[in-house]
Amino acid sequence: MGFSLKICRFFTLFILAVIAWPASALEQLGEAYSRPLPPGQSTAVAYLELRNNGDAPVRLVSVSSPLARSAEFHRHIHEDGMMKMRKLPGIDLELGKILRFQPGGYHIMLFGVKRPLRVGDKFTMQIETDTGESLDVDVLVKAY
Ligand SMILES: [Cu+2]
Repeated sequence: MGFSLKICRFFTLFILAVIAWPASALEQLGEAYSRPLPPGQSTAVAYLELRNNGDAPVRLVSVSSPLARSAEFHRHIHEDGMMKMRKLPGIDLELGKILRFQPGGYHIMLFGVKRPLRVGDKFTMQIETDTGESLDVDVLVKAY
C-alpha cells in the first residue's frame, strides 16, 4: 500500500512535470547588460548568456531592439594576429549547451541607437530562433 502510493505519487509528479515543461527552449541565465553610450554615438553592444533547454538543437536567427535601427550577432576572432569581428547570420546552440555573449567573443551589436545610454538605463531586445520562438530580454546598462 505504502509502496504503491509512493510509486503513484512519483508518476503523478512526473506527469505534472511533463505538462508544466516550458515550451520555450531558450533560457536566459543571469543578467543581460550593455555599456554606457555617450551622446552622439549610436553603436552599442549587449551581452548575455543563453542555454538551450529544449529537446533539440536550435539556431538563433535574428535579434532586434526597439532602441536600435538594427541589431546583429557578432563574434570576435583572431586573424593574422589581429582581433576582428564578424557578423554571423545565425548561431547554432546545441541541446543543453550554454552560449555566452561576452567581451572578446560572441556579442550583439546594436546599430542606430536612438538615445544615449546611462548607467542604470534599461532596454529590451528580442531574440528569435529558427523554430519561431521569440525570447524577450531585458538589458541593463552597467558601468565599465
Ligand atoms: Cu561586433
